[in-house]
Amino acid sequence: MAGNSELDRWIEQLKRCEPLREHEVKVLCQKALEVLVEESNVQRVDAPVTVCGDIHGQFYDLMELFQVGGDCPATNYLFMGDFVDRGFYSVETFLLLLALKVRYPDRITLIRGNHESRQITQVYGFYDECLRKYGSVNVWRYCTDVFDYLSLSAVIDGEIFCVHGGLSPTVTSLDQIRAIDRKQEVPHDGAMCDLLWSDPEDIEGWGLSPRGAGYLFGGDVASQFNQANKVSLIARAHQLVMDGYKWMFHDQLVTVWSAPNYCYRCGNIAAILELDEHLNKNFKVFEAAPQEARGAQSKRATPEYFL
Ligand SMILES: [Mn+2]
Repeated sequence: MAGNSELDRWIEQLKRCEPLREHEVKVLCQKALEVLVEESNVQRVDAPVTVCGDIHGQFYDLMELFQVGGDCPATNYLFMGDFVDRGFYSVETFLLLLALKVRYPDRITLIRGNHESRQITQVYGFYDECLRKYGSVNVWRYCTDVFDYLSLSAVIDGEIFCVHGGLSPTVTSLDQIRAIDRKQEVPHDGAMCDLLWSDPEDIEGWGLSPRGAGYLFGGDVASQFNQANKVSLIARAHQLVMDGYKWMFHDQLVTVWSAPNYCYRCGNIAAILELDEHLNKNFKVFEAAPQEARGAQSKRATPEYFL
């Protein structure tokens, strides 16, 4: 079983962007299941904490994030999903965050994004990356089994509701989220799907999502949800925003995006949201890690799934 010294060694190795061996991944994932199974679908998190959006396998930009925001566990973190797919280093990115979770379970919270799914990762890169780096899909299987145990949302100090995508027409209360049986592949519809897929939009009520999953929801919906659940803010990720963060609905919702120059070509900056012990908000923005910090990545051909 993984003790702290072994975990510390794995964390140091992963910080160098060196993946673990397959049998080590198996042990780490087993340990992660034991930690995650104890968490609620609406995980309680205490401030101070730094809230982060999509990472998408951009390992060197995650290192930049820790440079800007501070190392875990000195800084507490809440990552709002989409750790994998699109970038070159989904394996190293997810395993590092998972190793930190197992080592410091009360210092880092990981909630599930729509890419933490067997179906989506077979299309957008993580499956192929595991196969290429390990020569089998065992690591993909271990990781996707962990995805099923990731929490669906969090509430910081009872005040800030955090979720990857957004709201669901079938969810009016946090208790309805708590009642979901989350330990499954992301369904194609229903409350769990919507929490991971929905987007805010300047409409009234609900709209159909162009993504083909989840819904669009308006400011009136967000306002009702916040009042009913006595929260002041919805923090979510899931949508690229060029400035790294974007307020909507009279500051009742904020999108946080933490993958700078998304897909190594979008030209956006990234942000993290620092909350102090009084929930004062401070956004820190950052750009992509410099080329010289990226090892051999720049010399690689663009994978097909980018095109
Ligand atoms: Mn997403």
